[in-house]
Amino acid sequence: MSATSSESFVHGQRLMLIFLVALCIVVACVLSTETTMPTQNMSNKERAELREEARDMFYHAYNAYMQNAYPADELMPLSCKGRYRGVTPSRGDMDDILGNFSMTLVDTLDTLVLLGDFTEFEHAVKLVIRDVQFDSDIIVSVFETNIRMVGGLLSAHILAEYLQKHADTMHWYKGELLEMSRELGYRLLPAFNTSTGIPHARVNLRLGMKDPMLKKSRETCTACAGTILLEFAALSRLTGDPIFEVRAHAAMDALWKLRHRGSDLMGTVLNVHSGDWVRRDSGVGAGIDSYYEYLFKSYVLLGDDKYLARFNRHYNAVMKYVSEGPMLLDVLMHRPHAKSKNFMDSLLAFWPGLQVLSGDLKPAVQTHEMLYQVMQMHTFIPEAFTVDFQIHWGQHPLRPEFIESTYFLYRATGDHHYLQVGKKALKTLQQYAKVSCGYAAVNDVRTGKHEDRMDSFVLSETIKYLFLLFSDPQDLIINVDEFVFTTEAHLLPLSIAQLGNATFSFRQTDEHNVLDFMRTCPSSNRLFPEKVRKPLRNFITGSCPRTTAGKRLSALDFQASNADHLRAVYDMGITMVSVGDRSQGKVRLFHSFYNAKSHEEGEMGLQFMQEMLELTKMQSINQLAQLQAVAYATDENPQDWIALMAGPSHFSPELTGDQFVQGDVILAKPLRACDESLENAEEAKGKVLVAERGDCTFVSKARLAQKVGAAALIVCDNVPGSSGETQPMFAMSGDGKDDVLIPVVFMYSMEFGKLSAVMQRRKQPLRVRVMQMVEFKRWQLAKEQRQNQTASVAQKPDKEL
Ligand code: DMJ
Repeated sequence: MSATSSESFVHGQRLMLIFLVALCIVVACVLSTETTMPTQNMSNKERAELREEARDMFYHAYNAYMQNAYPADELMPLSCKGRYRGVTPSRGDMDDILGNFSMTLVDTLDTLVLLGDFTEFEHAVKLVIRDVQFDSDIIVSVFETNIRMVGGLLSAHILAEYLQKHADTMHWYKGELLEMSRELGYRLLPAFNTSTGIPHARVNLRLGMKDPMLKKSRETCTACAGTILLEFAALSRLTGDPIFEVRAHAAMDALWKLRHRGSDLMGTVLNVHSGDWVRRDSGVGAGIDSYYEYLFKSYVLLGDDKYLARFNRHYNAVMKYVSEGPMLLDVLMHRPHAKSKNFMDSLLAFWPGLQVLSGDLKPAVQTHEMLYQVMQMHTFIPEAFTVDFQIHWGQHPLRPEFIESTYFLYRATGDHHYLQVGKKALKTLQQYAKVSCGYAAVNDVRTGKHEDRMDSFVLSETIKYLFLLFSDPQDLIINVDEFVFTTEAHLLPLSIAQLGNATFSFRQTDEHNVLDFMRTCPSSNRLFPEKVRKPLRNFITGSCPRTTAGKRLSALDFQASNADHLRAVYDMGITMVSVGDRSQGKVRLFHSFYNAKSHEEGEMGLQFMQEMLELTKMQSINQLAQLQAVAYATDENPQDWIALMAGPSHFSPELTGDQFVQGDVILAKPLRACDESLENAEEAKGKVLVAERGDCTFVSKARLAQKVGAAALIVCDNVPGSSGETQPMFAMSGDGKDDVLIPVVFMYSMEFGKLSAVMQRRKQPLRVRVMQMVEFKRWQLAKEQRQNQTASVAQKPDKEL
């Protein structure tokens, strides 16, 4: 038999049997004992050193941006130059953040004040006033422009006036930044002209909604529409022009009306004209996160009770349906008992911080602890991870949310554990993200590969929260307790509520009852976070005592990140050896009676190993049921087929039983398939199209493939060296719509490499079948049986003779 990939699957099974005999097992896990270390107090000296290290980090990134990228919106830290909209090759929708308005500098202004660097702040404000302009024919995201630009300008304006008063400086400043934010606010306003009052997701800075590209605009996310009020209220109160606040309140009111009346939950994507939900998934992460944050913070900033009542109603619903112990799992807003995803996204890491602000400390400690485990397991928190902490999407753009929550938890509890967590996060950034020209996002936490991207929030939030965590109130020039942090960590003073209050007071239209204002939270005085955290350290499998305590550690409960478990396993005579690339976190277990602490523990070790083997087998059976196959006939014999493993998708029809789709394979041009159409659209008709992962969502590639008439789509991974043999297969997620009618499967790089090699070898196009792997196996087995039968029939006459 030649070394083919279908065989490599079988080979994998066979290897497992060999492991059985040899009693060695491969288990996906990461060795880490740090979670069980008791919290060490951090000395003032160390804390001050970390604060200074955070300051150095800031200047390393800021100077890299100013010297190599300004006036661009962002620094590209690998190529060490600026990212300009319309000049730098487009990354698709992601680039809607950019408006060629020096976003990183504007987003960073208030951090300079927090750092006490008034000279650089003054210089930077002058640059912004001199260089930044908004009259560009560019479509931008309303949400991002508001939180980063409007918020950045407003906060800098407020701080400039503060410095004039308290630091006797910047006397030349006459409110220019406020004028700029007002101008930008006006440029965003056309987006609010919808029948619901809920703003469009995007607007053209110069043309408003008159840009022909925006003609079909109708979908937005809940967070996109619901994260306006803080900035717009501040804008109105500071300029005296009510329009901004009026529009933002109206958007919030309209969103509130769209909640599901039964569950009180919100969906993630909606139609701004009809108010219909497009995606009914409801969680606290991507697409919805800062809507909840702005409800609560609007109450804090503006003192309007209705926002507290609304927040509480949603909060109770989230805690009832979405929260699952420390995890937060999306449900369907109209069927809240049904989980709609089995993974969480890293954006939800802001939630414990919000819980702290709202006074619900215990679940905040729990969720934070869960996230910390994920971080320790994968170095950074990946963009999405499954309930068993496997990576669903390995990217990490140096997001702030986890550090933000760590900061708020430290402020609320004074527990030095949070300083230690912050230290770990800081050192990790230094070790794995720092490059000579700034800090680079991580493309995949498994490989640690960098991406040429440093988002503006790295300076405005990630490093700012680190600096704040390690600073004492007396180290800071302003009293941060007198400010609300916007979702982009810009500072808006609580005193804003006193400005023009009468002009902007709104009728109480919602019917709230006293219950909406009551939520019992555990008192922080009685709460000892360590006690809450401890039982959670192994919460996936429960807490397991050591074998010496009488009970044997079962393979089901075993966690390689738990030091007690590691010790127990060691006592049972089991040694663990890392295999392959450490980043993949694989260890092999060997058992020997000689190494066991006692004969009894040696016996336990044997049982443990047997259980582990059963588990491994079960896992592969489950995986097999979901696995898809891309099969083709071998070069040598057209009757001899082999199959490469592939993952399914949530948004395309499932091929069941003996169903398959057959066609010649063709590569999309361009390979990422993110554009409106394909250069080889004609050729792709009826074929099995291949597109590479990246630049746009899986489902948009699928829609394009369907549009050009492809029979099926294979999305191949963009992470070199990835393989289904070494990492768990996953199912691609969609956006809740079921308009994709062709099968779509995912292939890791190694498997696709094999397919691509065959394609290149063949003179004729390569014909493949996309089908279920189980079905392929069944089909092969049946074929082998038939062949055996034919062989025995063919032999029969001879025997009779
Ligand atoms: C920031 O721009 C804001 O914190 C926003 O609310 C969410 N996304 C990024 C950081 O991850």
